Parts: sequence; structure tokens; C-alpha cells
Amino acid sequence: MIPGMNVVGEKFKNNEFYVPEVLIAARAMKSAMELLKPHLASSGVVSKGKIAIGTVRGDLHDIGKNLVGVMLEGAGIRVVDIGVDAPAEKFVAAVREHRARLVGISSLLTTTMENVPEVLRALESAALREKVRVVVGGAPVTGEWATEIGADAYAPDAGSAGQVCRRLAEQMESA
Ligand code: B1M
Repeated sequence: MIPGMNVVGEKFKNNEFYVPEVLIAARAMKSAMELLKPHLASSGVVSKGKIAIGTVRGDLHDIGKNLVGVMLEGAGIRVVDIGVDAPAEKFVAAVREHRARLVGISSLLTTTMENVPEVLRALESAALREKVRVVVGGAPVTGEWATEIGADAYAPDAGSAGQVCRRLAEQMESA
């Protein structure tokens, strides 16, 4: 489904597809994910902590984030999904309320990437930065940029997000 969505993205960029067609593709992908979710998440692994995950302020893309959430559940991470267009304060509130030790931030637009450091600053101001590990991802995000803004980890796709978060959770457990 992901290569299919890339074709949609390419056609959208070239003005061969318009927003309604992209929305149709997004709806098809969401429906298919609902069918796949129980199979992807039912690996029976031992629970390894909780993540507060959301799409950053200004950004409405949630298919990748949702897929990451499914794979995290499969990796034994409990997922608190704070949705799309999430302001920094919402991440902070979710960490506090659910005692999440991991924070996942998704950004799909070059214009919303610049809102990701806000979340790190808000966690710092709330004296929570030391207590959590922050993972970032999304199409325009790179590992280099993640290091530059002071995130703890970057995952390029949903499968590696599961592995990265499990590793971080285990490191925190043994610290
Ligand atoms: Co948007 N859009 N879109 N769009 N859209 C892109 C991202 C774009 C690349 C299309 C293009 O021009 N080729 C382009 C961004 C360009 C840029 O910034 N450089 C773009 C644009 C411009 C826009 C609008 C501005 C268009 C407009 O209105 N003029 C607008 C912005 C709205 C907003 O957010 N404020 C917009 C709107 C939309 C729709 C609402 C129509 C729809 C989203 C529906 C939805 O999500 N519910 C949409 C879609 C579907 C896309 C494309 C076609 C597909 C995105 C997708 O779902 N991919 C996309 C083009 C593309 O990506 N090829 C495009 C499938 C998904 C599984 O992959 O999200 O990359 P992805 O997630 C991956 C990884 O990135 C990673 O793992 C996932 C799974 O492997 N990952 C993480 C993601 N989050 C992670 C978090 C992690 C770790 C890994 O840790 C926490």
C-alpha cells in the first residue's frame, strides 16, 4: 500500500491528481489498515512501556503515524494517540496524564517540521525532558536533523519505529 501511496503523492505533485483523489486513496488505506491492525499487533510480546504519539502542530497527515502506532503495539509498546495538529502542550499533557516514557512526533510537511522542536522545548519547560525519550519521523525527517534538534532517536518507517522504541524502553528500564 505504501508504494501505491507514493504514486498518489507523485501524481498529486504533478497536478495529475487533486486533493479529493488523495483523500480517496487515504480513505482506502485507512480501511485496509483497520483490517490489518489485529494481525500486525497480535504478536504476544511482553509490554515495554508507553508512548504518547501525535502529528505535530499544523499537520493533518495521520496514516504514517497510525501505522507506526500499530507496529509499536506489535512491539509491546502501549500507545496513547493524541491525534493530528497536536500542539506542544498536548504532548506534555499526555506524558503527564499517562506517565508515558516515550514521545513520538510525526511530521509530513517541510513546513511543519519546524514545529517539532517546540515539543522538545515544552517538555524541557515542564521539567519532563530528562524523564522521556523522544522519537521523530515522517517523510521529510532525517536522522541528521533529529540529532540537530536534540531528539533521542529517528525512525524512517513503521517497522524500525517499533524496534527503536523497544530498544529505548529497554535502555530506560535498565538505567
Ligand atoms: Co499531503 N502532502 N498535503 N495530504 N500527502 C504529502 C506529504 C506531499 C509529499 C505530497 C506531494 O506534494 N508530493 C506534500 C508535502 C510536500 C512537502 O512538505 N515537502 C503534501 C502536501 C503539500 C499537502 C498539502 C499542503 C496539500 C494542499 O492542501 N495544498 C496538505 C497539507 C494539510 C496539512 O497537513 N495541514 C495535504 C493534505 C493531504 C491530505 C489531507 C489530502 C492527505 C492526508 C490524509 C491523512 O493522512 N489522513 C494527504 C496525503 C495522503 C499525502 C500523501 C499522498 C501520502 C501520505 C501518506 O499517507 N503516505 C503524501 C505524498 C507521499 O508521502 N508520497 C503527501 C503513506 C504513509 C504510510 O507514509 O506518512 O510517510 P508516511 O509514513 C511513513 C514514514 O514517513 C514513517 O513511517 C511511516 C510508515 O512507514 N513515519 C514515522 C511517519 N511518522 C512517523 C513517526 C515516527 C517514525 C516514523 O516516530 C514517531
